[in-house]
Amino acid sequence: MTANGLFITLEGPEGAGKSTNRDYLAELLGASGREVVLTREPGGTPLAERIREILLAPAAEPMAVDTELLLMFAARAQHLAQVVRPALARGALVLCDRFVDATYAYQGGGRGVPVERIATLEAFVLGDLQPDLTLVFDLPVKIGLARAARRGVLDRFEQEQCAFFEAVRQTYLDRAQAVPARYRLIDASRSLAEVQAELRALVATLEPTLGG
Ligand code: Z5A
Repeated sequence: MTANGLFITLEGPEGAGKSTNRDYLAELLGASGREVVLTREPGGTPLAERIREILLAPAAEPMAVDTELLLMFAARAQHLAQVVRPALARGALVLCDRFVDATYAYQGGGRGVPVERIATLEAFVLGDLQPDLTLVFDLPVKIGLARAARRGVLDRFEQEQCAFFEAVRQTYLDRAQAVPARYRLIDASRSLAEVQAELRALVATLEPTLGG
């Protein structure tokens, strides 16, 4: 466990069900009696949410790839300092919708930023903090985009082409395969009921470590 708390991140391409299932997991984990903190990246604090707005809003001026990368890590530094590290130190269960794996997937896989550059910033901003568990909600790009499109207006990332999202998805799959102890790959193309049955089984395996 991270400090006294437990740090769980939810990852995956667009429309994979991260937000829906983060809320569902919070309900399940809340039954343990432990404090549960729900948060997200980019964002999670008022200042980091302002950075998120800059990152997601379509704009006439193209955002340089390094600007995007540094803004992701700037938001993350604020979020870690204000929310994640204090919550873990209190012994909370932190459920975070996207974290550093998203940077490897979107800025690395999607935009082509060299992995070494991301790793350098990761070491600088995270130190030795890593999630205890990362759930990767995986599904074919077209299904995810169709789900996300139902929401209407597309943000700056959602306006990318299919090849971008295929690279994002493949990066998540490669990372999950490289470190199986930290990642749990979840087939998110199934019905929500099936996905949530898997989450219930997963939480049952965590219960001995959760206390009450
Ligand atoms: N980004 C980045 O580039 N680098 C970084 O380091 C970080 C982020 C941290 C904002 O993230 C953007 O920031 C993101 C990557 C980039 N790119 N984009 N776009 P975000 O998490 O806020 O945005 P998102 O990925 O677009 O989230 P999302 O589309 O809302 O997806 P989701 O949270 O995975 O899905 P959802 O909202 O839970 O579900 C979407 C719909 O599908 C909804 O109607 C659900 O009811 C439905 N759903 C969910 N599960 C199912 C199943 N199993 N069956 C059927 N329907 C379902």
